[in-house]
Amino acid sequence: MNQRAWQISEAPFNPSKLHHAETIYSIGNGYMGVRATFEEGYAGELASTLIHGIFDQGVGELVPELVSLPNPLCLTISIDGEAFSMTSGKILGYSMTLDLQKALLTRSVLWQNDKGQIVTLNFERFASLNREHLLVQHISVRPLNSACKVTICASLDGSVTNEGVHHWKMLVVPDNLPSDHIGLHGITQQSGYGVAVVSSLHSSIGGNSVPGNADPIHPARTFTANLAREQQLVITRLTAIHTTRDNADPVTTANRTLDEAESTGYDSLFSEHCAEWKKYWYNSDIQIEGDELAQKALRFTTYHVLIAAPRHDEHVSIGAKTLSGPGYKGHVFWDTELFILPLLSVTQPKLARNLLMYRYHTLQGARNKAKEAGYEGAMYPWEATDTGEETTPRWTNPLPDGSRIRIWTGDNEQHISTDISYAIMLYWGWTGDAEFFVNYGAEIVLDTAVFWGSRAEYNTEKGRYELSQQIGPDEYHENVNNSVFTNSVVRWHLQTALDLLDWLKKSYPEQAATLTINLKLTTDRLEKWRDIIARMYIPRDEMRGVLEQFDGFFQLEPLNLDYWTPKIKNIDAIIGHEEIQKVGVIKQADVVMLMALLPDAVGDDAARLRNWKLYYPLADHGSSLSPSTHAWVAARLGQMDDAYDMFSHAATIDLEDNKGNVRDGIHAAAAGGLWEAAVFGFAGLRLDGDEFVLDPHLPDDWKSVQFRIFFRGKQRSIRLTAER
Ligand code: IFM
Repeated sequence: MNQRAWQISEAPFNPSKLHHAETIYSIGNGYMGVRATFEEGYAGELASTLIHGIFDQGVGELVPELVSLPNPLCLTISIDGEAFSMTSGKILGYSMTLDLQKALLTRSVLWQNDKGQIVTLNFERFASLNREHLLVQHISVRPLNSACKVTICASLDGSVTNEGVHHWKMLVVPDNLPSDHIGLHGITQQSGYGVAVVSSLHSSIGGNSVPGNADPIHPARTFTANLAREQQLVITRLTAIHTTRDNADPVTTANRTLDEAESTGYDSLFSEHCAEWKKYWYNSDIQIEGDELAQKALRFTTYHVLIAAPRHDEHVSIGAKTLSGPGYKGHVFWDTELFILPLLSVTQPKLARNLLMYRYHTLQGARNKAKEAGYEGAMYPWEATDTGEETTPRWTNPLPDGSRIRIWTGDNEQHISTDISYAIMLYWGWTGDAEFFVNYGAEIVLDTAVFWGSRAEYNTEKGRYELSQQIGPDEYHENVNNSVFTNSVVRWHLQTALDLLDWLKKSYPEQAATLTINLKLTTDRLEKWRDIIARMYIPRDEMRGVLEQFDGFFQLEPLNLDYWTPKIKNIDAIIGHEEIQKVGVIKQADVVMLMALLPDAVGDDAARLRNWKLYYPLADHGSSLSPSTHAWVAARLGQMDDAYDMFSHAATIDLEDNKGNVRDGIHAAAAGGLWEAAVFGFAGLRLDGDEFVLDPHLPDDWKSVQFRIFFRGKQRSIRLTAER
């Protein structure tokens, strides 16, 4: 097996890409995410360890965010009194590798200090997949050309903030720690979560342990050893993280987690972690012959989805930047349902179910939002956290001229309620998980349909239903009337709700009766849904046989995107927020998104191709969600050059930082979207009634593609080969 296709590596050290590397080399296990900052710490680094569900608003902040925990990685090393740093002395050798198969981050440095002493340093770390509270580090130091005194100080850094925002009401060294543990216990400012970060440290030379000295005040422990040439000092650090979301006494539980891990030992911890990863990769790996970039990119993106997906918690979900950075404050968007969930529904259904259950547990937040806006039913927040309440900020941060821009997505990007219902139907279609669907999923689909029934506006003059003041996927154009995407998916949603209620009445009459009473699914209400379906307005240009993205889209000024290419920024940042509303340039797949989700809503093949030819050239791909959807649709339409262009674009968003913002975290939707492009697009996998079908359009270089799927509880292996 080609091991390189399982690895991403950096060599030599590139300080100018520090933040990019911190994000893409992140490790995690669905409970925690740990950015790849270095143990010894560097000025300007963006250290962050994030845990699902630990949100806090902080003092004076407008919205909650995921809290950066005390840095559990810190470890300084000095050689005869000279601190090891990759910015001093001489780096004679360096490589950093993330092994995606084993989820192991390693770094090797051959370093010479100013006195000419040369040491080799090896760092390993992994977030245990089978013990989700456990982070493991293993470090070794070996002098090569002289004896030397090595001092290693391992500590916890409680001064970490969320880029300046403090989230701790209290952060102290707990008094119930065994002598070989160091730890911090904090309570978040506004949300009041208790969090314990506790490390145990063991050092040895040739199997003989080296005693450490505790710092009397700080959470730190120091080990000192006089090493002969070629003698190796090893330190194993185990860190346990627990919170009051897990149990009432996180410090005691962290001590227990460490005791269990210590008695298991490093080698066994690593081998059980690898064994667990093997199971996940068995289900989710895609093997491509003939295209190294695609192979590596798909493993890289799948890895990042898998390390972000909660394994044992159905009250949390994956934020737009996973647990790998501060972007979007850890908030959950439609990215999860339409871009990440398909991969999980088809290859890891248990993980998919957890994420859908999060939406069930936060239904109350959606009901509150609908009520506050004067509607019925459930309207999901555009951005959500642990509570399920709307948490989209209402204003941007001040711009250079001091002004701020109103953010309307929290008010008007309402299609998210249908996106969630779509994800439920997709999960149900692939898994056939009736227990979930009947007890939880159906209620979401129906109550969000209730919302739309109350939201749709009847235009008496024109005798049709409309939706005004919407934001479709193309967020360059805000508060538009009759977004084709939104109106079309709402029509689908209401029809789906009616069909599902009929099915429930036949198959689960008691559940149907309960939902009918609880959600007030009266005959009048259902009749209104039918009327909306029949008379929902979908803007189109009949002459040209194409959809009009929203009312007035065809009257917008044309903008020659080629003039601005290659762009250093998104087009809205170049021409400004006011101007972008006036031009016919699209931020991301919108009508094209509709073609991906509901191809029949756009028409037959010829109609889809006409719409593709109209809308593809207008897309700026200002959102990372855009290229993968374009690749998926282009492949379905047999537009293979465009499909591969878009696929390559999506594949490199994080690996090559082609948007320049990977510092803020992995683009989770682009990661899941790459799988969609490969499997739904190139392999052409889709549901067709009670079957699944494949309609492959493979890129020129792909000799074969191979993957596994779950369909209605059974795993199937698929291998497609190119006929060339
Ligand atoms: O959800 C997306 C949106 O579609 C485009 N802007 C970024 C959001 C978070 O990824």
